[in-house]
Amino acid sequence: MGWKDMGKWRLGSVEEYLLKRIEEEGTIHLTLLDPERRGMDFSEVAKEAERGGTAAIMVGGSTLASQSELDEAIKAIKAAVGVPVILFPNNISGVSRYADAIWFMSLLNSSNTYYLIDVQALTARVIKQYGIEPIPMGYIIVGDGGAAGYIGQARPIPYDHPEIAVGYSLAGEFLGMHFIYLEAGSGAKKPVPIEMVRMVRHHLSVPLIVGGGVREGASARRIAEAGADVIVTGTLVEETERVREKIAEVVSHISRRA
Ligand code: 1GP
Repeated sequence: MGWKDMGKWRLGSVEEYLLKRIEEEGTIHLTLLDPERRGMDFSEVAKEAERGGTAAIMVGGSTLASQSELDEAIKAIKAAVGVPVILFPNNISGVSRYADAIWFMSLLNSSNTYYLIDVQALTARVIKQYGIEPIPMGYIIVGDGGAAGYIGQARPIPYDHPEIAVGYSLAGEFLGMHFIYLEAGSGAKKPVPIEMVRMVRHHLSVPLIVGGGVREGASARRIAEAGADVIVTGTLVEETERVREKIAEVVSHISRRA
């Protein structure tokens, strides 16, 4: 069943769809596709990820510069799947009129106001004009942070200081963000530590997203058990031919329904 057919949920409300799936399944999985991965068959990968049980497709990449490349990737994905397509923007170039929603995110531990509020101000009007649903999210980079940390001029929170992550997460919640995302960086050698997920979850009242470096079911399960509501994987589908099986394996480890 596609998200637009979910009877009682307001048409277009991707956020409500996500919350409903979290309520029903405990922890849900989102697949991140990077339009800069030339040669990837986005529609096929997205279709297989959906069949594997992913709840939505996120589209974005830290170094994405071509809006037309983004548009083409999203059009292909939209034609192939029923789940929502959510933008995961790195910059102005990360906005596409063809998406259903956008993580309207602030990189809370950036040292540059551009990633905190300026790029959001530059894109807000066009997001409204296009009718893309903005979902307010506080983005926090931890560990080495990968390309996202470098580009976003973050001061990544050290893995052995979960209390700092709690502070930033709570600050995001108090500022009104609906989701908090702990990001280890795409391709991170080690995902966000369990203790950090557990401590943030303990203090936070809004849904918690965790991503970066999750490659198999067992580590996804530990992160879910520690309290993540959403687990994002990107690299996983780039490293396998068996997208559906791989996603299904992760989903079966985190979903109450499986
Ligand atoms: C990156 O958290 C996401 O923004 C996904 O990371 O590519 O390591 O799965 P991976």
